[in-house]
Formats: sequence, structure tokens, C-alpha cells
Amino acid sequence: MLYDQPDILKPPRSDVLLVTPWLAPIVWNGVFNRDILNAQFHHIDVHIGLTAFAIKKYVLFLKTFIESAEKFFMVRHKVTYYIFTDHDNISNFTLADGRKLVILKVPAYERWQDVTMGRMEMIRDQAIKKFSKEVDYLVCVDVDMIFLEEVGVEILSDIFGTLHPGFFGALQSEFTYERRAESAAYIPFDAGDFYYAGGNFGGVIEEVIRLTNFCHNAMLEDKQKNIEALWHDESYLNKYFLSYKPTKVLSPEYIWNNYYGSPNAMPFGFNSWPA
Ligand code: UD2
Repeated sequence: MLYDQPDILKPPRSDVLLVTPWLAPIVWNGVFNRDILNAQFHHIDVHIGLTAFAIKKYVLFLKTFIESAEKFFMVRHKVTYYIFTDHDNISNFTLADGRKLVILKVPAYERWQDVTMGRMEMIRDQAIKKFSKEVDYLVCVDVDMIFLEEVGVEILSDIFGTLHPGFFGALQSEFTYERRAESAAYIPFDAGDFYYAGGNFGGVIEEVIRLTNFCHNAMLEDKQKNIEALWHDESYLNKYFLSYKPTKVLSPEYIWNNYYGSPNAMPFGFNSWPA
């Protein structure tokens, strides 16, 4: 395979941080060559599981979610969609070769907070029982999103988190971490690296089991004290990543939300990188 030689004296981008202080790469558009990565991951015949929950009315998002993932998520790699749902009749989707969809029937909690927090326990349990035998990596995302551009193996790592689009330029004291000292999700105002989004994390199965198990147990601990962390599962995820640093961090490009303005609202532009 032929490609431009990397230039050790010329970083591909100089407008953003490309590596954390604990030496985890931060993945921004324009800093990697997907062809090289694809070749590496094809060598190991990687199989990726994509989990999403479609409980109650969120089932309406499933069609666009799957259709956009077929177009842009891990194209030409083996993918299994694991859809957790309380609905019985999920329609068939036409999937490319090497891709399949597995429906996992789960109960619907009454409160939406319990639905989103309950994901940690359900992912953990299925990861132990099923995913560990079927896939190499898990990518755990919200269903109410659409893949608009290619998301590929550049995101894969032992354990990865994604920068929340609302906070990537904020001070740690401004992050919406849980601030009550009694909570298992507590982070003081002078601590914290980044604010990670609850809707996009993943890694190898055993690391995802570790993460989801921590978050679920922390939630149970808080429940006993009648505490629910400010941003639910997201608060516990942020607590986990403070102690157990992710081995890769995805830029907010990977979970952009137009609520924060057009992607071009980013100071450097969404797709702009040195040619
Ligand atoms: C944020 C996070 C989300 C979670 C939540 C915690 C992002 C983009 N999203 O999103 O991951 O941490 O805060 O408060 O970082 N769901 C159902 N049925 C329901 C309710 C939720 O299936 O009735 C599932 C569905 O997959 C949905 C996900 O839970 O995508 C998260 O719920 P949300 O999108 O309503 O949460 P939101 O936008 O507050």
C-alpha cells in the first residue's frame, strides 16, 4: 500500500490537542489515514458490536439509525447490531454482507432516567453472557442519532470515550459533573480532564464490562442513599474515566449535536484540516 510518508516535524493538525497527558490519542478528522487502519484491522478480521436501545417511543429512531449505520459505520467490516428493545415486531432491515442484527428483548422502565441508566447493567450482563463470545469490540451509542460521515476503525481502542460537544472548550469547574460529595459519581470542582458524552463509548469486551459494572454499581450505591447523579449514566461514566483513563478519546465530531449550532460553530470548522 502506498501513502504519504508521515513527517515527524509536521503534525497533521496544530489547532487541537492530539494526545492526552496520559498518552491516549485524541481522534480528530484529518489526523489519521483510514486505509492504513483498515488494513490493520482486516488482518485480525475484527468483528464489531454496535449496541443501541430502542425502548418505548425511541423505536421510531431505529430505521434511520440502522440505515445510516449501514452507509457509514465500519464499512466493509464485520458488524453485529445489538438492539435492546421492549417491542415485539422490529421490522427487517437489508444489511450488507458480514453484518447482522440481533434483537435483545428487555423490559421498559417507566422513568426515562431509569431507561438510560439501566443500559449499563444490560450491556454488562449481555457482554458477559453473549457479546464476549461473538465480537471483539463494542461501540455503545444512543439510538437517536444519525451517522452522517464515515465512522471506522479509527475509533477502536481498549476503552474509548467521546468529548461532549457542549463542553470541549470549557473549564473543568464548568463541567456538569456530579458535585455532591455523598454521590459515587462525585468529582470536585478542581478535578477532571474532559467532559465525556454518555452516548458514545466502547472498547474491548472485558474493558466495557469493567466500565459498565463500575457505573451500575455506583448507581446502586447512590440509590441506597436516595441520590441520582445529575446527568444519570453520563455522570457515572465521567467518574469512571477520571480514575480509569480512556486509551483513546474521540473528538466531539463523533457525537455532534446541532443544538450547539452548526458543526461549523467549532472554532476550527468541522472538516477543516491542513491539506
Ligand atoms: C444524554 C446522553 C445519553 C445519556 C443521557 C443521560 C449523549 C448524546 N446522550 O442524552 O447517552 O447519558 O444524557 O441523561 O451523550 N432511551 C430509550 N427510550 C427512552 C429513553 C431513552 O430507548 O424512553 C435510550 C435511547 O437509546 C436514547 C438513550 O436512551 O438514545 C439516551 O436517552 P436520550 O437520548 O433521551 O438522552 P439525552 O439526549 O438526555
